[in-house]
Amino acid sequence: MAAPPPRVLTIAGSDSGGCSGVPADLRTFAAYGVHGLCALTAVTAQTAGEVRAVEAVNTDLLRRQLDAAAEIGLDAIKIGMLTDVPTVEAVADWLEGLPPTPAVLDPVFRSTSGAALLEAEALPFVVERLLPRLLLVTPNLFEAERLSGMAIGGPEDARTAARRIERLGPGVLITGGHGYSAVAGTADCGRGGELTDLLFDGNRFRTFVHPRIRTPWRRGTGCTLSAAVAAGLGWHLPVERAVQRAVAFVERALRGAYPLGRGGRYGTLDPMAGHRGGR
Ligand code: PXL
Repeated sequence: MAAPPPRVLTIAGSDSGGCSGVPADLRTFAAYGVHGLCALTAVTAQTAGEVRAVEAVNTDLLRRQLDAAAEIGLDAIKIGMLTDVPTVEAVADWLEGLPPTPAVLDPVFRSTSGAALLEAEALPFVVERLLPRLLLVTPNLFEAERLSGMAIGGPEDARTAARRIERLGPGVLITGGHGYSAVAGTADCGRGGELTDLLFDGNRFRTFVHPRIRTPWRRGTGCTLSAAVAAGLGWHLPVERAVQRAVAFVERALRGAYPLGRGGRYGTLDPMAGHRGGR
């Protein structure tokens, strides 16, 4: 009898186009060799470029998915799209009753195309009810500005924001993919095509500098990164190692990105890059 691999749960929305959310997370888990479980928070209808419909899964059904996953047993958890206040509360209540399990939140507020994935009223509930129970949160610059309540115009601001977010409970990985900064209005953070991700665990800062992969086919990047960190934690890697591996994993997935749909304008990174039989 084979020993079971680590069991890693994603609590997130389905993306019917298969680029982000649960489909991206499950591909990432497969590539990491962990057993992926999923609890759907929402169902969406999407092409690779556009979110056309979003509907939250009712909290009773969400709770039943979460309880069933807990009964199977979990080594790590990734949390993505949370939609609204009842969903945030359902997940927070469930986490409270769970034996301590490392959990990573990708605090998605909007899709790349601008669709709201978390109602504005739900943000304080994420901060008060969810963040204290997490090991790590993985905001991009825009999301880090929302969580910290400050504009991030450069590396020093990013450190200040990371300290503020860490004070809310979890370690924080601020990803540099969107450049400084939507809100502060300053230019790209990439020195000569490099990007910096910033990790703060409450004790020390660590930066991960990597090349910016210039592809328009980037849907699912944030989802894949946080799922990869959760999968690494499922393998009992320390946070810093799990992040280091996840950053390299996303880089490879972006190098394997492909177009989906007419014209090649939109597409997705490929968490299975290098793992696909028959390619
Ligand atoms: O990339 C954030 C995200 C997460 N989850 C779902 C999504 C998206 C973006 O569109 O659709 C389900």
